[in-house]
Amino acid sequence: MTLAVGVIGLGVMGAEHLRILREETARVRVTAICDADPERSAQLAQGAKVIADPRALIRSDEVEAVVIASPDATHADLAIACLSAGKPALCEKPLATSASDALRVVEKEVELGRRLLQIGYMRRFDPAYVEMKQLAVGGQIGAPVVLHNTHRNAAAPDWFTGAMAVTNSFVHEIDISRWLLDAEMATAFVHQSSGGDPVFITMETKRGEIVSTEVFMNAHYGYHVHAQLVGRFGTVQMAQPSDIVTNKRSHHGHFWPVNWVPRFRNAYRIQMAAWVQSIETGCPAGASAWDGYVATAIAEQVVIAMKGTQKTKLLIGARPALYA
Ligand code: ISE
Repeated sequence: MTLAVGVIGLGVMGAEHLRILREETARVRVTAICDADPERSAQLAQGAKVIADPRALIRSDEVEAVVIASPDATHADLAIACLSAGKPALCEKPLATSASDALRVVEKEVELGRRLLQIGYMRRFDPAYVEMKQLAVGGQIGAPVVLHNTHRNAAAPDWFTGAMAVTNSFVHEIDISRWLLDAEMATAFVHQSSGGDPVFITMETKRGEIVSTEVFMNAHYGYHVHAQLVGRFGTVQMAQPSDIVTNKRSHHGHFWPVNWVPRFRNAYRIQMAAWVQSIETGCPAGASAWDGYVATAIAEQVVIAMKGTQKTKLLIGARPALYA
């Protein structure tokens, strides 16, 4: 049996998910696609049905599961439409652009009483992060005390507006830090450099670990994500920015990827396979709607904290039993 998947949104991430589904994922077929640009849909159709209305795609009898990769502001309502149709969805991050919208999604899933949503926080599937977590959980560096994150983009994507360095980029560090440390964040403090880029955010977990993150949206030299976990007896950090070393024009070394797609190619592929398997087995994988809500809720509070000089106490609320 193959799973019939519909893909909504065919921009950078949607097109990459489509490619991964077609070229690198077993037991799936793409039966329908949808994008605001009909020409782009036609170019990428390859036999899949082109459906202009995302809600019609979700309702279609030819679609059993949905990948949502449309613009951020559409995620929450489309995720709710998938829940209403009883169809599993892999929804790109962020789950919503406001905490209240993210909570609406959580409430809908709780009302349904079963988990159908996986949120695209793909770093949880990145081999380097996975290995770092295994080492830390295995006690090999002692109790974690500090996590240093670096998140640099060569240039902010052209669709970036306002506080998206936090609501679209930093949300990754909120999620991966909670996951790596298996801890909730308690406070946040923000430093902005002149001009507002980079932004430096320090969070403390409820257990007292410190999480520092530099988010630099226009670092020019390339896409660079790095993490170092400091434990009481040792540290573990990511090594190479790429798997190969090149000799070229008097230069020896690594090349930086232009954006996140090459850097996280394996994570996206493994995430997709895990999503398909979770639908087959009924055992949820990856970030839940609750994790998606927490990332957006913290991001919203960090955006407010950017306007002040105080340490902010983060308020998240109680985790419903569905996500225990
Ligand atoms: C983008 O939307 C992503 O999700 C990337 O992983 C992240 O690194 C980038 O900063 C975001 O804009």
